[in-house]
Amino acid sequence: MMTSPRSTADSFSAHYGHTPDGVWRGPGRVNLIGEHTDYNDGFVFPFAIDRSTAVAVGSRDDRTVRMTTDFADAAATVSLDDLDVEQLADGTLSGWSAYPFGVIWAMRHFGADLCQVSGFDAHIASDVPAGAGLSSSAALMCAVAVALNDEWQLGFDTQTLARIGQLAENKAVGAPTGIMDESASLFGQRDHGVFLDCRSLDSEVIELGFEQYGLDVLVMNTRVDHAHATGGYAERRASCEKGARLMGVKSLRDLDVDDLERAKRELDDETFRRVRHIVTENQRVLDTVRTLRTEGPAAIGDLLNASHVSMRDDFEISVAELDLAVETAQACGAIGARMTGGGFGGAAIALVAHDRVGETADAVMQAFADAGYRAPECFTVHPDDGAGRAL
Ligand code: GAF
Repeated sequence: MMTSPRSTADSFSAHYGHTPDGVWRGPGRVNLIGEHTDYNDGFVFPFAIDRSTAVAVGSRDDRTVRMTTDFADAAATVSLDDLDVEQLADGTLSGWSAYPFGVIWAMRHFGADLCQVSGFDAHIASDVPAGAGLSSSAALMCAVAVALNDEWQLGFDTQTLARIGQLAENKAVGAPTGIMDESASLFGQRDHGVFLDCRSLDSEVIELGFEQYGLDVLVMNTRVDHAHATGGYAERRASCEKGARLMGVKSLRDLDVDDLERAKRELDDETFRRVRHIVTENQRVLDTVRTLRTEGPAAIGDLLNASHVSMRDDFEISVAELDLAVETAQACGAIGARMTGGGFGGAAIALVAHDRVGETADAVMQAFADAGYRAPECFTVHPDDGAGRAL
């Protein structure tokens, strides 16, 4: 069910017995192309989607922050005094509330004076599926970040809000992620992608033209769980850092395809393949943006497909379910398809002509049933506006 600002405000009133000061929303994101390039100082090209997290906020006259949600039974409570610290004590934050409370702590790190603000009650509702690779975490953090930026009149610009979200995720949640997801959620625009240079943090919104060309983005959520605070994501990041160190560069952004011959000579096979993914993926992002501008979205399919192969074979972050979703969509005539997000589960996307979406989704469902996999969840998303006030 879609989350509406009005129903979030109504839920706030039901929980707290008064009306909220306002409702803000933060969208999830799909990454069109540019995977694991963000923490390598590279290029990404995601877009915000028309599924979001809404947060209704009402101020209190003490130092307590209390949050209720549609998705967790218990309310989460913290005192602003516990967040007004240089380093968070172990165990101060845990579970879903580490994301929004982490944002408050990170705002302090970026100069917000938490002594000057009062506590608040909040109610959170979301239609971004958790664990689907659509960054429900960025949706939540960005909704809270824009809400508090307004409510507390902090004056942070959008780029700083993205950095606040990333810091919260890195230090309060403990996931060593890059800055892509928050940037997509904050800078998105309807039918546009966010082309971001993760080194300079310069961003440009670029028209995707999906509406004009009658294209839909089909999300195929494999429902295979993934988590970025543990396991493979951090390992890949460490491999990239090792590759950069051994190649004598600050980050893999400093290599291009001409350096791959030397990389092959100097690196062990696994590190070489990790490096090759990042180097070629950066190039694919640049090529996608150029192709969109010159030929339109129907011409970017080969780049999306090549990105998936690189993640499957070189970066090794795909799983059999993601491969099956991608291959089935391609066989149904999708313009292009690839897994999206951090990998090891989550979702794949296919760029599909509007009138072929139903058929493609049915084929993916059938292929999963034939393979004996858990039924996936297939739905379309549309590039939409970034986080902001909704009511
Ligand atoms: C996750 C992370 F949060 C992003 O920063 C990015 O690294 C992505 O995986 C992979 O491209 O979504």
